[in-house]
Amino acid sequence: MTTYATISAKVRAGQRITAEDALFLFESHDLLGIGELAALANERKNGAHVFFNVNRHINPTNVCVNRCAFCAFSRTAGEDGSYTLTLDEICRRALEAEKEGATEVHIVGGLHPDLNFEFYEETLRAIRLTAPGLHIKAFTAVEIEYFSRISGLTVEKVLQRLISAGLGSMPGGGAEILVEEVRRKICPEKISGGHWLEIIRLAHLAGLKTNATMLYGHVETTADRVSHMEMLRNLQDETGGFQAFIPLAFQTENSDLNLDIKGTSGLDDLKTLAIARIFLDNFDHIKAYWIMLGEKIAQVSLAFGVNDLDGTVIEEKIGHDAGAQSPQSQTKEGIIRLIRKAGKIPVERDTLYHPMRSY
Ligand code: V47
Ligand code: SF4
Repeated sequence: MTTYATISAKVRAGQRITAEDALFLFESHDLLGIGELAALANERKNGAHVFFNVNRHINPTNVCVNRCAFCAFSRTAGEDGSYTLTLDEICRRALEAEKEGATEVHIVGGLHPDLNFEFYEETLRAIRLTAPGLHIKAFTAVEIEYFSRISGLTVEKVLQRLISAGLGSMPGGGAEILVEEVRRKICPEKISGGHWLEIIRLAHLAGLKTNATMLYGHVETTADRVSHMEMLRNLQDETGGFQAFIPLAFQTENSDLNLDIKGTSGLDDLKTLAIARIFLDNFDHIKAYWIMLGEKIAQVSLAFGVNDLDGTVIEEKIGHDAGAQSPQSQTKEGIIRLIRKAGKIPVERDTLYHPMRSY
């Protein structure tokens, strides 16, 4: 029978917990007990170090043919509030970021009906020329699949061409909840969960590191969350290509999902991060995205198994279009202070988790 004691014994012995164990933890109200196990699992991997990086998000366009029900960021072409940045503007933002000390640009956007694949290749090349010091982390598996469809090229070829143009790694977006029944409700036009995993597998095989996200706090059950994490854990066993797991707390404003909820609770946020740390034993990093969590929960999460705080960001749009109350950016000093006050050692990292400087 699954009990807290049997799970605790496994974690203390460094053994993997099962999906049933993870579900048991989700149903438990022992937040501090779960947190203690997560902190132990994290301590073994990362000691007292907490990573952060200095980056800038650039969303080239919010025009998207998918129009997922949860997404407050996207617009239909020509709709009020739709925008597409020029190459010059994208480069201007990248250069500004580099001058301000960023080491990474994080680029994701909508699936635009009229832009061609060459535009995206050109974007990477132009950034590489303008701001050669920046690592380019760009395009979700959803975008990669779309590039393959609009260009007629295989996914492998698309990845190869983007790498030649300067792609350094991929973010973890578009995963949402990988369970089909949930995707049908929240993002019916988006590629299937199986397809998302397949494209990530190809990216890992092409030598790219990626992240994995999980959008939670909408229509999914806790069993769906566990299934989602189990699919990621299985793929990670195969490829080892995931760097960080990032649970994204659903922001409810301006969404087409009709929900009675006003967002996730702090308790659910901490529990989800902690269970992720315990369950995903083959992921090195669990990242708290303070934009969606708020700074206070993100800071507390450092005692619940989290070892990475994303980031300085600058000009976040996706969460704020959906009502996120956090600031739109954070200074490096602010992040360092958050980490220090939690009794941890702040370590600035590059995108591939090489430590650059500790404070
Ligand atoms: O895939 C969209 C999510 C993702 C909402 O890899 C929302 O380092 C909450 O993937 N409420 C894009 N979430 C952002 C993303 C990300 C963010 C930070 C770091 C990394 C990384 C990746 O944002 C989408 C979707 O799951 N999203 N709308 C919303 N209303
Ligand atoms: Fe488009 Fe991504 Fe928003 Fe879905 S989540 S509508 S794919 S921008």
